[in-house]
Amino acid sequence: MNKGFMVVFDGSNGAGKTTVINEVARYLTEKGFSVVLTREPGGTPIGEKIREVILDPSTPEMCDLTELMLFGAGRAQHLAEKIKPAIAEGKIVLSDRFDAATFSFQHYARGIDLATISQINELALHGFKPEMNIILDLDPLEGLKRVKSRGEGLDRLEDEKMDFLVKARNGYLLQAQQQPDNFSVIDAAQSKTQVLEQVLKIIDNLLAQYA
Ligand code: T5A
Repeated sequence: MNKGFMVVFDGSNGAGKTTVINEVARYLTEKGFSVVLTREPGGTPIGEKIREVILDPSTPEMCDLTELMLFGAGRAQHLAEKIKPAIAEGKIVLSDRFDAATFSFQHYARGIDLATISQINELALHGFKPEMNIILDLDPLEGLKRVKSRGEGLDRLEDEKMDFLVKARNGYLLQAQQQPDNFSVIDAAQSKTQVLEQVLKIIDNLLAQYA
């Protein structure tokens, strides 16, 4: 049996995570691997309900700590119900966002202190960490243009001021600098083909290491 592992796709809103993750899932499935595609917030029936509450643009009054704990609650469920069992079965878990997003958005952008963020993440994860975080790095202004071009409205977090989204972007870059073995940054302003090519190189390296 293959050894299971987890790769997270993260970065600015609208950077192309969903686009890339679907292509990576196809690539791995064609190679014969069992893939679990998932996302945060969400990923489980309970998590998807929490997602609706977190992203609802009609409740801008949500306080920072409520937001943080909802992300933490969803993550605890996600890990227990879906991620750990899949890895134990030798599957490759591909997640659209995970704990790095909490550091970027709730700490670097929202300003909640690092100790509180770490405490909530640790409660949810008990030391678990994905093998790789692939950060699709894009100017948030460009990302929002892409999101708007899909013709959908903005969610509660996308509706934050540009300064907030810039701080979140910088938060990812800082995490990548601090943990180079666990993060890879891709310039998401490139074409879809170029982005995918670079992501697949990282995936091939992970397969050589873990599969
Ligand atoms: N959040 C999340 C926290 O605050 N804390 C946390 O702990 C967690 C887990 C989640 C929100 O919650 C926050 C972060 C977020 O604000 P989300 O569903 O992840 O929301 O929201 P988005 O990041 O906004 O996700 P999107 O689905 O909107 O964007 P994607 O997946 O990054 O982008 P995608 O692939 O849908 O592409 C967007 C458009 O751009 C095109 C696509 O075709 C599509 O139309 N595109 C490109 N165009 C040109 N060049 C490329 N290279 C392109 N790649 C894609």
